[in-house]
Amino acid sequence: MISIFKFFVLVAIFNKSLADDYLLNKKRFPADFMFGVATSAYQIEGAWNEDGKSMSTWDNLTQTDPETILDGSNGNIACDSYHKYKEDVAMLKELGVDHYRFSLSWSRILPNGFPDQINQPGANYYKNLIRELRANGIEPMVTIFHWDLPLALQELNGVLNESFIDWYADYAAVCFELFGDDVKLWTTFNEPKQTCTGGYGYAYFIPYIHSEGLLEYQCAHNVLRAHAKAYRIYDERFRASQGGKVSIVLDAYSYLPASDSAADITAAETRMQFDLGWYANPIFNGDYPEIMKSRIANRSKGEGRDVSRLPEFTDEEKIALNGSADFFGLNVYTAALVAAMDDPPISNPPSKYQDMGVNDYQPSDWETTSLDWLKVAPWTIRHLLNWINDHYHQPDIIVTENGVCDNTGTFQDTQRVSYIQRYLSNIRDTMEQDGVNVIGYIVWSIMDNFEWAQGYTQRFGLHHVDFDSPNRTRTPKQSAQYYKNVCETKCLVDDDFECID
Ligand code: PNW
Repeated sequence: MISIFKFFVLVAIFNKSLADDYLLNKKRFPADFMFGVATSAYQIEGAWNEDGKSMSTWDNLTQTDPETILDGSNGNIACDSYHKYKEDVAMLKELGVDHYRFSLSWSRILPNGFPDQINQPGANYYKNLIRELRANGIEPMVTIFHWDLPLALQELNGVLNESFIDWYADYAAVCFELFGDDVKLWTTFNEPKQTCTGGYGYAYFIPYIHSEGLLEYQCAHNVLRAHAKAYRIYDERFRASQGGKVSIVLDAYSYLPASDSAADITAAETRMQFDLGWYANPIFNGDYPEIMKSRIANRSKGEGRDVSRLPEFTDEEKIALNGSADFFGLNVYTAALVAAMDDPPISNPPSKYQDMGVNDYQPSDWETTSLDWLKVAPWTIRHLLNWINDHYHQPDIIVTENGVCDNTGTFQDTQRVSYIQRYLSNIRDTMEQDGVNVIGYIVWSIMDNFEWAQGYTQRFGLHHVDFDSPNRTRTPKQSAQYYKNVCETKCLVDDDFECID
């Protein structure tokens, strides 16, 4: 239930969107606040078949079905970071970030998917990268899995196979073993919701299986248990000697009630629980959200099923899951409003949309970008951060991705500068005024890269990459200059004002 106080905070945030006079926060970030940038293996590395790397699902998709990618492109070369990692680190150093978030390619380290055969040259690539980062005073933050599954494992039914839990845990243990002496920040999965709802729900993503409200729940169930298993392996075998932190990266929209009616406020809460709570509640509170359990159980029954479409955790699994994160990793780009609606009639086939029974939308007057879903709504992040703070025991939060795209490749990327500035300002407000423990902020991305189904048509980089040149020349955009100032001063400096300590 939402308190009266929360309600007024909400209304205040809601109204701010209508006001144009929002003032940037001038207060300096704490000295130990982390500023970083992010990438992922398939999106930047290239060298898809070099030095013993095997095929991943993304290599396979882009090479066998290029028409699934908007410009028919692939990540065979991408930013060529496999060969240019020293240049990348020099670029990070010049930018002045203290953290670099990147991912490991499973098929580069374990070509057949399993730990019986470690590909030493592949492992060495990451060892060299990590060494180079540390030599330059930059902390690595490593994502163990960012969507590029070894094809051999997908052929065994991938994430849906119960054995995925063991495959993943074995792979994670290899990563801790190989790199853990020099990596103190780990995340197990990047955005499992994209893997599960994209891959097995709406089918906009590998492996394009359409099974809303059914296989997407089973996918999440396996991912969550694999995460917990890896986390507990770290506890048992590595934490004492390596002393790092392990979490997961969850992506979320800020879902705000469309009006101040009690029905819309409840609807927004339901939407949040089915979106972020689906993954975060098991990890921070030990089980799926009550509203998911009850709604899906009821509707499953109505569909004539003996058991709920939402799987259940065993008591042992709940214990392993509960508290399996040392911080909250949050990817956030945008938001939506949520309105109550009549409960959809029971129907077969089912869907998560019907299971939620609420209606969400992005108002037409919100600032647009070159991607449809990515509407710019910086004030909404305050609501989301408070929601996480309230539901998950005031965790330390790292915004592990935030950023914006364009399809022009412009160097005068004023929208990106303004986007980063306004999101950071609202984050600073939330820290200062609501006491939420945000401890870091990471921009997606250091440079333009392979944007999945969009190919190279959407650019998220602080640096421009010339994909027509064999050198993949990187050139800073205006946003790189801006973010460099932020990293240097820990303040949202602008021509117009000075920082406040
Ligand atoms: C993230 N959404 O994906 C990924 O972690 C990155 O690999 C990707 O390049 C980046 O965001 C930009 O797209 C998302 O629909 C994909 O809300 C889709 C959504 C959010 C994040």
